[in-house]
Amino acid sequence: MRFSRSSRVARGGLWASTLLSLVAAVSSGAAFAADVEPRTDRDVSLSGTARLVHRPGDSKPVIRLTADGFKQIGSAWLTKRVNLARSFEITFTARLRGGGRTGADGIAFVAQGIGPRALGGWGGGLGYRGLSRSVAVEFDTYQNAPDPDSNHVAVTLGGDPDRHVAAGDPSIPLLGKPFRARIRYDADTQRITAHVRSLAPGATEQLLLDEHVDIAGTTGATRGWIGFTGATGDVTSRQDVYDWAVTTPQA
Ligand SMILES: [Ca+2]
Repeated sequence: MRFSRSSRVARGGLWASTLLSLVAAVSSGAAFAADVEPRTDRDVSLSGTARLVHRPGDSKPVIRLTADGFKQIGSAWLTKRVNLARSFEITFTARLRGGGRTGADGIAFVAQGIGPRALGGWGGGLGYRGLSRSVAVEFDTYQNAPDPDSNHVAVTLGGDPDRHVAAGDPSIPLLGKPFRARIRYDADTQRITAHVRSLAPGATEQLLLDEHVDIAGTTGATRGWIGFTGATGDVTSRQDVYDWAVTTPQA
């Protein structure tokens, strides 16, 4: 009896949720109704050293989080707030280039409930250290003391890059050549996955992370912000993100 009642409630909740999302999609222009990509300064909120760079002949701008200077911090958030209690998938290309053989410190995809000007710490903070209401998937190119190595992808919570909830080692270098990343969040099972692949023809994706995370609970926001942070320290890097799109997952 209780199970049956719960099921009806669950079904009712699902229908209400679907209806609400359709209404939200129609009324807001909808972060999740279709692909969303930042094309102008109005589409993305930039802080610190982050800039939109319009390359000649390219209709889509590049988000340059850091520009190869020392102790730089940049953040770029989608201007439209998004429903962090729902599933989403984000794909992007990143190109992280150090001045020498090493480059630091890396970038992170972050969902947060703080605000459109949120900006964290430099260096190993990757631009998100201290963003307490956040979930990050970091692409770290520099080994700080708590890090396993200088080429890892990890999930972190609460703006703490020193504590990896889960970490994976890409078979490709994150520094030097551009790579494609795909991060998917399944709100029903509260699992986040991250894949990377090189841009070489025929390259296959590598699954790096598959971890339980309650994004809405951790960020304290059902309507929050998603975007990227990046930082440099005493070692520098030019860190670009482009071809960024947010979509609803395929059924
Ligand atoms: Ca690091």
